[in-house]
Amino acid sequence: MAKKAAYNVAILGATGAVGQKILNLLEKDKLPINELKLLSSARSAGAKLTFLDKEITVEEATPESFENIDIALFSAGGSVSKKLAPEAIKRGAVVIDNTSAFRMDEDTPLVVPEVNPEALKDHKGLIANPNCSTIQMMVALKPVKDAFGLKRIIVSTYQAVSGAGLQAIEELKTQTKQYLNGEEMEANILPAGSDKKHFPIAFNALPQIDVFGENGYTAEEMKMINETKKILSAPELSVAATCVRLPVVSSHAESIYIELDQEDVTVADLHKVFSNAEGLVLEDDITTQTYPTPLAAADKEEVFVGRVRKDLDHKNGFHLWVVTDNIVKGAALNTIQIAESLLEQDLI
Ligand code: NAP
Ligand code: 3JN
Repeated sequence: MAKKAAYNVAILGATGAVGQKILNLLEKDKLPINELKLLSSARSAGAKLTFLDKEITVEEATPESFENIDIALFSAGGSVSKKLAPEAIKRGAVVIDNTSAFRMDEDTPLVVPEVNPEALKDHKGLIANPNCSTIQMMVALKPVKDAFGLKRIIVSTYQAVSGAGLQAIEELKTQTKQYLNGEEMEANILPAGSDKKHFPIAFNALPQIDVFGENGYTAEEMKMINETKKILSAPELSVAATCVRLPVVSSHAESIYIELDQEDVTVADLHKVFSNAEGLVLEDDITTQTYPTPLAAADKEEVFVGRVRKDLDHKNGFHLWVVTDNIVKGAALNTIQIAESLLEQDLI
């Protein structure tokens, strides 16, 4: 496709948590847009959303919705992507998919623009956006890997309910009111809508995000492990993950333990690397209690890192705390940045 002054863009899942954030971010002039099409299921078709003071009517997504679309931003779930991504690509659109449907396909680049923009060169009309928990860890660890080498990652996540969609945010708010009124809390969504049992998230912590696999890890944990190795082109890297849901609305936090190839690295060396890294903000000063928190990171575009400490036993071991808004950099913003990077590299 020849370079255009402005592009026809479609958002699939426009009424959802991720889709609405994409819409908000596009208002900040992130992409040159000619026409914007908003797509959902039949449930929300006919709803009106505002873009730059103009009302746009949401349409039910069909294969024909993608006629004349240059860039299609998908966030309506994996089964919808599997059905509609081939239809959009067939009609000439480049699809940037926020679901796990194609992330591990050999032919599909899995991209965090600050980390592996070069992977976009091989795209065949489809690019996958990684899982939110993977994205923030990659923004923090890629510059560390480049500077000192990376042998091992052990990560524990503290994830916000917004990662599980708009219904999960409502569930947390309702349960909080029920608890404070002394009523029984009703749980229908978390830890995983499709699983047999549901537990309250309000005033709780759930060590299950998505469903369990046969090896005892959840799908979210396996996404972090497999996606990290693919993005860093490091099949030999040791990665272990434990993913936990907290009663927080926005921003995922991660406690990350790393082992470097080099043994003589100091906290000051890591601070220097983090200070110079793209998309990353260092907030680390214990004398002033400066460290990132989910509330402070909400609605911000950067990934924040703090609590950098050398392990007390392992010479090459370090501990970090990494926080970002999971719906912004963890999903919507990264999707838009992939589109921007495609344009910058003349790949659309
Ligand atoms: P959400 O708030 O529940 O919204 C779901 C959206 O998908 C709504 O717009 C919904 O439209 C639409 N949709 C559902 N079924 C559809 C169908 N059959 N055809 C067309 N549209 C359909 O969920 P969300 O939090 O925005 O997440 C949506 C998806 O994005 C997730 O399933 C996941 O795959 C991906 N995601 C990725 C990350 C990440 O880590 N990068 C994070 C969160 C989500 P209606 O209004 O008509 O129901
Ligand atoms: O739970 C979270 O905090 C992140 C959830 C992401 C998610 C939710 C439903 C389906 C995904 C994802 O992006 O991996 C998917 C999916 O597409 O598999």
